[in-house]
Amino acid sequence: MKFRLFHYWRSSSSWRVRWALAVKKQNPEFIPVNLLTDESDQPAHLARNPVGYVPVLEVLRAEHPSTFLSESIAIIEFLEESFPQNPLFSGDPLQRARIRQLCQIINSDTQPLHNPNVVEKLSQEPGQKLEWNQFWIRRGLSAYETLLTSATKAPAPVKFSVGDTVTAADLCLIPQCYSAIRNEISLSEFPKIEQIYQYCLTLDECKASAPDIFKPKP
Ligand SMILES: N[C@@H](CCC(=O)N[C@@H](CS)C(=O)NCC(=O)O)C(=O)O
Repeated sequence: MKFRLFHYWRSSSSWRVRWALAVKKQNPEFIPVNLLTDESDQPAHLARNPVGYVPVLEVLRAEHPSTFLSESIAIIEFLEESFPQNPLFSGDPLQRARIRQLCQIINSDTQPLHNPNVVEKLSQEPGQKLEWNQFWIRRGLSAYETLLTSATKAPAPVKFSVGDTVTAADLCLIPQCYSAIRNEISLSEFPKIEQIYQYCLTLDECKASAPDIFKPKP
């Protein structure tokens, strides 16, 4: 099985999947889709994902037509089931449910509310857009921080959202932190999240999948 990933360098949902592919030791072909020129809304991309978003994973299997998968969490779950090593949903059922809960706080309750196409409908005024984005990002990260606080007893710095290894929750959290910083929010407002962010940025797979690695060269 081989993969092509249609993505945008600065898209947080794309970073989640790039990072998952790196954890699972897969080496896809990366195909950029430029969100600044609305390439994701052009017929070629809508044929891959009718909702017009990145990321999209093209799954290439011998003697099968290509399959296009969208929705980053569905893609991560597919990779998890296909390549169980280095599990991203680890632990007992309750821990795995916590991982999914944290993923959805980012994926459903935070990121969609400041997706550029949503915010464009709200306002053309930069100050108003920033205020809107900050409101929803703070709301999501505050909830996430509260859940971390209740789950963590140790005084040591927190490295991961759940358990002792990187999980899908971290794959959602760290790119969301990157979006928070782009929206002029200081992570010092969320001390445990900030610790996880700082620690995960030292991990090889996180670094290798980070936006700056995929930033188009001028
Ligand atoms: N729930 C989707 C969200 C995908 C999404 O929102 N992608 C954004 C970039 S992070 C996008 O393609 N936006 C296009 C636009 O705003 O026009 C997922 O997890 O894959």
